[in-house]
Amino acid sequence: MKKNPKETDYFLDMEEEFAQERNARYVLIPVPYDGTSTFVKGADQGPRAIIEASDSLELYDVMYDTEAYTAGICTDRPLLDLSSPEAMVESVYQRVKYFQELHKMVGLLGGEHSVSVGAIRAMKEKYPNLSVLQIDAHADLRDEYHGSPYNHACVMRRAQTMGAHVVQVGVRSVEAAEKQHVVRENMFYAHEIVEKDDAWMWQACDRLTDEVYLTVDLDGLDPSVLPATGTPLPGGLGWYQLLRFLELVVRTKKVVGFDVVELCPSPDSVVSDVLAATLVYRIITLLEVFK
Ligand SMILES: [Mn+2]
Repeated sequence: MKKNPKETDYFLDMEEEFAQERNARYVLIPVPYDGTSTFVKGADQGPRAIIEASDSLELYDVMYDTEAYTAGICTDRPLLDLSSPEAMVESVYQRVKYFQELHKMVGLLGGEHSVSVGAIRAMKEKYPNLSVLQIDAHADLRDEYHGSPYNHACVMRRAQTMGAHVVQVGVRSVEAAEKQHVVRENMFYAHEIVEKDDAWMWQACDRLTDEVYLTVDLDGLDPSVLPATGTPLPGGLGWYQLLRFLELVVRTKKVVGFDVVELCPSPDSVVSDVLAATLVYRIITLLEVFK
């Protein structure tokens, strides 16, 4: 029996037993945080919009002929200790650690990109040789921005200073001072990969260690595909291009956690919300199919 979409407070329109924590292989942690964004505000509405849009998805996946939800997908209560960037990072870190100990596969629903920092810290502790694979329009390599090292423009610099291998895909905006932190062979600029064949995908995978944390800033996609994001830029990845790349990553690496961030829902259109929800379910489907 399907539940009434109007009453939904968890991901996907599925029977409740599949959303219960004890049954679930996957846990989605909503982090409705938008404390440091600087252009279009509203990423704090992202988790709610993803969960609402997920009600419109079919549970069956036509590409992989499977129903991944039967592995169980628990939607955690939204993280609410968001009083400062430091408090938010710490509460994400603690929550991810908690679910790691229960052997759950964790995905974050952002929120702006700084929500990834606490998850990356927890993953790096568990997997010392961790790579962070970032899909993004922006390098996010600033040491600090607007006075904070936890600004969303600094996420990948934080990952680097933790000692993670950072591989960046789809980037088309770098500030001159950030450039010193770009590791050229780990950077796959949009102009080098979009409208090209898929050879770069293998090269990007070759730059990753075995254990990978996947962070998808939705602005890595082209704004014609995903318009509702806080700092859109032209010239991003296509939908099927991203899916082919993610399949290759999941097939060849061990993805240990993920996030989907920077959805900034628009009152005029649910297209981007549905894309984000579809992407979250597709990542879970890939993890199930290639586990
Ligand atoms: Mn970003």
